[in-house]
Formats: sequence, C-alpha cells, structure tokens
Amino acid sequence: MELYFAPMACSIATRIALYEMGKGDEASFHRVALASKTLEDGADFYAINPKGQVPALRLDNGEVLTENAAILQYVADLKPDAGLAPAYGTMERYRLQELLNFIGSELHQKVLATIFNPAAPPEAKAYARDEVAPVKFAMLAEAVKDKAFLIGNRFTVADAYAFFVLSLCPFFGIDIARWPSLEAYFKGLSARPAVARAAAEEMALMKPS
Ligand SMILES: N[C@@H](CCC(=O)N[C@@H](CS)C(=O)NCC(=O)O)C(=O)O
Repeated sequence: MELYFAPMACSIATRIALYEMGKGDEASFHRVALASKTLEDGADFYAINPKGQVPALRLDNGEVLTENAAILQYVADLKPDAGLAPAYGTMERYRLQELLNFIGSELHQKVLATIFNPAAPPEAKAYARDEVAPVKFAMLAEAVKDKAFLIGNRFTVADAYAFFVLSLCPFFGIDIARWPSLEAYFKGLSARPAVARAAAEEMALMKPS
C-alpha cells in the first residue's frame, strides 16, 4: 500500500497507525506538496486524489481510499490483533467512529483548518481560536480525564488522530496546558515509540535542506 502524505499533516495519523502495528515496512510513503498539489517527481496529485488532500491511501488492488476516518479504520482492520480499532459490531466500534468524526469535523476542520486557512478572515480565525477551540478541546480533555487513551485502556487510531490535532495546538495559539488531562494525555502519546518515530521523521522533513 502507498500513503500519500505531507509532513506533520493529518496523514501522520496513518503513519503512526502503521508503525504501531509493525506494518511501516509494508507501505511506501509519497510526499505531497499541498501548495502545488504535486508529488516530488512533479506528478499531479489531483490525478491520484481529485480532492487534492492528504491522506490518500493506494491499496494493493490499485484503488485509492481517502478521508482520515475511513483510512484509519481500513489500516487498523488489516491487523485486528493489534487492537487499533475495536471489532466491528461492538459498541466500542461505534465509539471509535464517534471520536474520529468529532476529531475530524470539530477539532481538525472547525478549529485548526480555519486558523490555518490563509483565505479565512481574521475574525473567523479569532472565532475559531478563542470561541470554538476552548469548548471543543474541553470536551476532548473530559474524554481523557484520568485516562491514557480515548477508548478503554488501549491505544486506537482515534488517539493517533488526536495526537496530530494536539501537536499543532502550540502553533495555532491554543495552549493545551489549560487542560491538565489533555496535557498529560498528549505527553503520554508523544512518549510512545511509534508516535515519537513518526513525529521525528516528519519533523525532519520540514527542516529546510
Ligand atoms: N476530510 C479530509 C480532510 C483532510 C485534510 O484536511 N487534509 C489537509 C492536511 S491536514 C489537506 O490536505 N489540506 C490541503 C487542502 O485542503 O487543499 C479527511 O478527513 O481526510
């Protein structure tokens, strides 16, 4: 399988999942320049994902899957024993989908994507950062109160996606220290070998060469 990614973008959650499962060697990673929508060889990324967004995952049968929530569950289901997603049909699986949607739509898009978007007016950015973020991040903080993971006592792909969101907070004017449970949760995630490896590799790609 092939993962189309951009350094420290939300595609890092899929890289983390692959490393957590010991499947990093079974994937190839293609860097996408999101500004120009091109790959490193100059190829047009729109030809791979017409949405122009990462992550995109090319499966071994050639199909391309998009959207974090779908890709993360697909990858987790490649190795159910790794426990990155609760089994289909269980209530916990619906909890995972609930969390992936919350992280994707409320935290990632409503807050971070608005603050990041150069076309968003300053008022929209300030609203996302000062009005929406405190409410939504408080919900995530509540979900990890006295807990190391979002679901039960196991790392899941929801934690991988939450790691991405929390890792960007300092760069987006959101101080997670105001929620001690969130700060402790992020610290715990960051210390996981697979998470630390993915973050170090992608941070290194961001350094100017
Ligand atoms: N709905 C998509 C959104 C993915 C997304 O926002 N990706 C960002 C990077 S974190 C991106 O590719 N941005 C470039 C763009 O939207 O043109 C998903 O959940 O996978």
